[in-house]
Amino acid sequence: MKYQRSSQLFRAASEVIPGGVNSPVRAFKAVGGTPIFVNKAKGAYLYDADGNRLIDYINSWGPMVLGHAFPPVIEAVIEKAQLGTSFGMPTEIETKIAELAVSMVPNIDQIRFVNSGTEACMSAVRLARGFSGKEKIIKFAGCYHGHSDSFLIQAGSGAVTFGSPNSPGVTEGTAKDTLLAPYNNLEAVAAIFEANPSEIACIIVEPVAGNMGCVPPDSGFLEGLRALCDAHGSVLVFDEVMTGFRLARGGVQELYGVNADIVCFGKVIGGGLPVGAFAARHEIMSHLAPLGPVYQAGTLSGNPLAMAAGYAMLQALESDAEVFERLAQKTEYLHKGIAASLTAHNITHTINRIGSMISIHFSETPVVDFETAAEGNNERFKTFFHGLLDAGIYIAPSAFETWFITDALTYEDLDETIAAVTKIAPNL
Ligand code: KE4
Repeated sequence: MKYQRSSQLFRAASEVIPGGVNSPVRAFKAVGGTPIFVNKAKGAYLYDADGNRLIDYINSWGPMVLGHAFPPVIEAVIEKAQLGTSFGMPTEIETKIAELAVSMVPNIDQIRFVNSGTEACMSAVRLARGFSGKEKIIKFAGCYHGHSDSFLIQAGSGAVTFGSPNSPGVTEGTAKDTLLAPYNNLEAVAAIFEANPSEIACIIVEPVAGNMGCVPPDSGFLEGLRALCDAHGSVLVFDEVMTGFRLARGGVQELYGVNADIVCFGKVIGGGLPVGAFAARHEIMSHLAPLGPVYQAGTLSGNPLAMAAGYAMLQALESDAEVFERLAQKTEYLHKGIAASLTAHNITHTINRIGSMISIHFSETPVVDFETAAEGNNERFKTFFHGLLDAGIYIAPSAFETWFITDALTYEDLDETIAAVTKIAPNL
């Protein structure tokens, strides 16, 4: 694959945008090389600035669960845009998507829309603190809830690849209120509660983690978090920015049958436009301004274009009873094909998969938390990434990410991907 045009565009971007990107993980720092600039995308394919067609396994980091330029979303946005783009006043479309989201997800009565997953998680933690009257939070090493100060403590995703567990700019005063536990380690969480009696406002967790690779919860882990929150009067926050409307109609709460108190959304709920959201039962949401004292606001929150895109996306998911099963089957097919290729070439690896989330780790130990995720052979991952890219397959430019499968992928695309893995395996 040739990348002259992307290289030119990256040089120009780097003059006026820090690192040439508006989000660090796009910079290819973990894998080396020049970021690929995209011209357009349709279905399962990206078309880059050099005219290369790439099969896309990132899909804008999750939103494009039904494929790029999904016609109902495009039509909805075009129609809405002709009526004006933002009013800073309530519109009916906000109610429609809120009613639909509330009907799809268990244990929520109301939802507040914001503009990113970060904003959703940041606001959810403030609401949990306001509701509980407590200040400390528990998060898990390797989980990423956006770039709000409270979360940049051993965060996952791009923060990991920059080797700065605690980002400069996060004050000690903030960091002291964020307590860390290893993912899938209930004993460590219980010990934190014992050491901080009556001080824990909430646990915030990716109920299926996707920012240290894809790491599902061990059996009993989520149930254990639920029990600890109940025992200590703390709020359980499920960060479903990645998993919401992707792993099941009702997300991980439905998939695992564990009830969260506050649920955060992003990505899919916006259909590719900037939308985040957080939701809970009345008892909690009644604390949120303008009903209650917990303040949260946003000029473009509930933006009609973004709401129209998200509403069209949720309607499409709601009306297709088989979509989540199709996504899981395609992901399983890909898993089996890649595993067979790597095994045939004696490449030590482990693959984590749940629903339409999957990650490949060049490690012999099972990946169950950040520590085991970090044991992966990153040099081998870099070769794997670039080998696939040269074959026209685009996966996450970091081992600390999950792949996001889209329903637009055909089994021919999956076979092409497996064949590419087979071709590069001898070089790993
Ligand atoms: P945003 O603020 O990027 O919309 O959402 C933050 C966020 C919150 N919670 C979870 C579970 C997330 O995965 C994310 C964002 N995910 C990353 C990918 N690992 C976004 C990609 C990026 O940072 O550019």
